[in-house]
Amino acid sequence: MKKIVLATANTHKVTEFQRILNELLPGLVLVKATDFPGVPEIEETGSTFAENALIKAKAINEFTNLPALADDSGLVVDALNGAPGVFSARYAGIGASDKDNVLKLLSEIKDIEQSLLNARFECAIALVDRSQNLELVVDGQMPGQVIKEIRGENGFGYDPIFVPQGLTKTSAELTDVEKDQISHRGLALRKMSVVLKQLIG
Ligand code: ITT
Repeated sequence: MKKIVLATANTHKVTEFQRILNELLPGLVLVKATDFPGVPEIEETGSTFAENALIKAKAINEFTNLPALADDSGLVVDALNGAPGVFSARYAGIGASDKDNVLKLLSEIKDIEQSLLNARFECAIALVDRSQNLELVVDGQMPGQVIKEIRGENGFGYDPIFVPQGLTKTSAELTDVEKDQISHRGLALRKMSVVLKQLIG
């Protein structure tokens, strides 16, 4: 059976990928790009989630010669003209922690009325396998609102200040199963699983 490499250095994403794909495709063998010695650091020079996901998947497919899956994702806040968007991981500066980024976002929204704080998580997932001439990107979104207080211990990133549409809990107060059912990553991975199934045979 073919192995697939996860082209991400974000351990939270790895956990979510493993959780979701183990359920959908139990036989799939997932390896982490970070387990390959000398794996290159990849500069995300794209201006969209899809472009960045492809850049990462191509680089890791080239380096490992394994089919590569990459995720580029982030939080898009309407009232901030789409920020932090593709800069979500580095919103408070290069090397910023999740906490730094959350605090920066809280400071940016502090004077904006709650009713205007519509936002969404977006995720683009790219699959690249040069040996099969395969380059594919799918996406997923989770709409909701950002709030002005930090709530919940689960998840990562901006989860403690994001309330998915129709819910009162933040996505950091949801269980793993609850988050995966509605998350941008869960939706995108369910689309991608159809192609992965064919790829692994
Ligand atoms: P890789 O590029 O190595 O995959 P990264 O963390 O740099 O890791 P991104 O550039 O795609 O990845 O940035 C994603 C950021 O968006 C992430 O660090 C979080 O701040 C935020 N984010 C994405 N998905 C999220 C989720 O499910 N819950 C909370 N925050 C999320």
